[in-house]
Amino acid sequence: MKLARRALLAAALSLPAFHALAAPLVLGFSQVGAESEWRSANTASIKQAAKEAGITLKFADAQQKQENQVKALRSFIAQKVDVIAFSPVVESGWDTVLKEAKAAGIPVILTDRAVRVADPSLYVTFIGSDFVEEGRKAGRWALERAAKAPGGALNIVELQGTVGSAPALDRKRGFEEIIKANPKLQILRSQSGEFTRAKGKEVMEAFLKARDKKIDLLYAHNDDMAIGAIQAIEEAGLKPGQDIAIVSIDGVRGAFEAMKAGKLNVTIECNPLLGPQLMQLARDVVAKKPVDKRITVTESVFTADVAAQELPKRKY
Ligand code: GYE
Repeated sequence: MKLARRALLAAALSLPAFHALAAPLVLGFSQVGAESEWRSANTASIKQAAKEAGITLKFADAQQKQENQVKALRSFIAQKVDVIAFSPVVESGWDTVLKEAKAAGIPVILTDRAVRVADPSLYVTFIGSDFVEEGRKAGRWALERAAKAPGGALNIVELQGTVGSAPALDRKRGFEEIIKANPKLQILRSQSGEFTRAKGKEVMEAFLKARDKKIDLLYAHNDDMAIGAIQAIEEAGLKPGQDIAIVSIDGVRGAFEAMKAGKLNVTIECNPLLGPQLMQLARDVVAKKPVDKRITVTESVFTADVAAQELPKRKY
């Protein structure tokens, strides 16, 4: 009897759930900031998923500054968290701090944005969207639009995301790769709007003031900048979505509302709801289970004609 009870107790102690209960896994997460609707949805998803998974989340907001992210990562290392995850604001400049994490034996997961490091073993895995493909999707839509335009030509202005960030670099590259098939599509101007509404509006105002050539199409690297630009276009007495066609990326609620109102033509989906997958990865990585080096998210393209029908189904 005594023996049986002891055996039972030993079995219970070895159950992973028991250990999880005894010492919850600690995840240090360094977020880019709160620059866009996408980012807010991403943060909410991560916080919610951590709660549901019983993972202790140490969350730091870097306010779009790499130095703040480096500080946060160093503080996670000092606190000896079980695993670190972060969404790197820019691609380069991470080698040193990632080497520190590796030396401390703390695994690192990249979420949403990629890094450029000499040694890829400095992170375990990267989960996020294929930004080049998103840029290509926007480019394909622009080609189709040009085919219907008088003379087949389109003068394009581009609002880029944060300078040096993976989504800005890749979305530019993917778009250019596709539109170069037709020389009648020309990018007149291209500048960073830092992924925010305010900056998107400001830069679009400057584009409109230049007025050397008629602008036919705006390509914005995210919906927030497109929404800011819509305001600038209206203030200039033009009709967004008609006088100037607009294609942007993310697929946030605000974009669907703008499409419903006829002010935005198309949004390319980029899914921010990475929380549940991240928590599973955190567990697997800490348990030293093998995980894929690159995990992509599947996404669609939504045009204005389906906006009213899709809007109620949107989760962000
Ligand atoms: O598209 C933008 C945000 O990295 C995918 O960052 C993310 C981008 C997203 O600010 O809205």
